[in-house]
Amino acid sequence: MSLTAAKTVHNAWPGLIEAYRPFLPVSATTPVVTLHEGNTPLIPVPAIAAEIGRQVQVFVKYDGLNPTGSFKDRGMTMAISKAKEAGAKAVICASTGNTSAAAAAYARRGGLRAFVLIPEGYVALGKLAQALVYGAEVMAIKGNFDQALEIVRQMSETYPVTLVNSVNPYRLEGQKTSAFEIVDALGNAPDWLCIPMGNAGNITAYWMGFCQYHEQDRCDRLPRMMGFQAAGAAPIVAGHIFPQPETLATAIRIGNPANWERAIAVKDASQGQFHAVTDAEILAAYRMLASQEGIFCEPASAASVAGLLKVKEQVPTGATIVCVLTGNGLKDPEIAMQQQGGQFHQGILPELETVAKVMGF
Ligand code: AN7
Repeated sequence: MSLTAAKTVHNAWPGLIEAYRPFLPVSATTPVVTLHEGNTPLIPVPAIAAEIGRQVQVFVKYDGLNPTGSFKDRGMTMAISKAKEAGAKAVICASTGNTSAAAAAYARRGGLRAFVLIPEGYVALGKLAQALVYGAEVMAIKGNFDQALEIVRQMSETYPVTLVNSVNPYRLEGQKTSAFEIVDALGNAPDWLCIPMGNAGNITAYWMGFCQYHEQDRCDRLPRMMGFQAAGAAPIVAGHIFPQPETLATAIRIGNPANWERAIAVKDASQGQFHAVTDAEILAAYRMLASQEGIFCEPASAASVAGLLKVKEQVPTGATIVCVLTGNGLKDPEIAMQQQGGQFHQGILPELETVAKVMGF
C-alpha cells in the first residue's frame, strides 16, 4: 500500500493573528500566543427573523465557539502576545468571568502567570472552573466588578503585572477581527449590529473593525451599532453609574463601564441606539435561541437578541442584521437548569412500558 498525500479540502485556520496579520499591530518578531481562536460561524436564525414579521435576514455571530467559549479569546491572543513581546512575566485582570478564563488560558499557554480578581458569588460556575483549571491565581473579593477593576488598574501601575482588561488597547485590536469575519462572510457590513454591552469594549472593537475594513474598501457601508444592557446594570443607557448593578446575566453585571465615552462615540458615529432589556426579556431570548434555533449561549449574550426583538418595529424591510452571541451557554449551567422547561422527567423505573408511557405513547 502506498501513501499518497491527502488532498487538502480546506486550509486549516491559523488563528486570528495570522489570518489578519496585515490589520494588526504585530511584527515578525512578536511571539504569537494562540489557541487558533476566531473563524466562528455566522448562523442564520430564521425563527428570530420570523418574529420580526417582515422580510429580513438575521444571523448570529456565535463567538461562544472560541477556544475558551467566549469572544474574549480574540482580545487575549493579542494582549498576551504583546505582553510577552514586552517581556511581561505576569498579567492581571478583573472579571465577571469570561475575561478571567481567557486570560488564564492564554497566559498559561504563553508561560506567564495569571492573576484574576472576581466578584465573590457572581461568577458563573463554568467560568470559575475554567480559570482554576487553567492555573490562574483567583482572588474573589467581597465587592463587585467595578471595585475589582479599580484595584487591578492601580495594581498594574504599582507592581510588575500587565493589565489585560479591555482598557489594554491590544484587547480591542484582537476583538475587532470579528467585524472582519462578518464582512468576509456576508460580502458587506450588515445594516444593524446588535451586541450586549458591559464594559463596552466589544462594541468599540467591532466599530474599529468595520471602519478599518470600510477604509480599505472591503465593505461599502457601515452598520448601525445597536447596544444593549441589562436593565439592572444599564449605566450607559441611563446616563449614570449604577453603584449596585444587578442582573442574572452576571457577565454584564457592570455599573461603571471602562469604555463608556467610547461607546457613546460609537453610537453617535453609527447612528446607533442603546437600550436596556430586562432579565425576563433576556431569558425569553435565551430559551428561544436554544429551543427554536438549537443555539446555546449564555444569558448576557442573549441580550443582543432580546434587544433586537425589543426594537423590532424599527427594523427596515430587507435589512441584514447580525446579533453577537458573545459566550457559550455551557458557561452557566446553573441558569440553564433553572430555565429548562419542565421536560426533565426523573425517577422513572427502568422498564420499556413506563418509559413509553412517559413519552405519551
Ligand atoms: C458573555 O469577563 O467584562 O461590553 O470580565 O462575558 O466588552 O464588556 C465580560 C463581558 C458580553 C460584555 N457578553 O462585553 C468579563 C467581562 C459576555 C461577556 C460582555 C461580556 P464588553
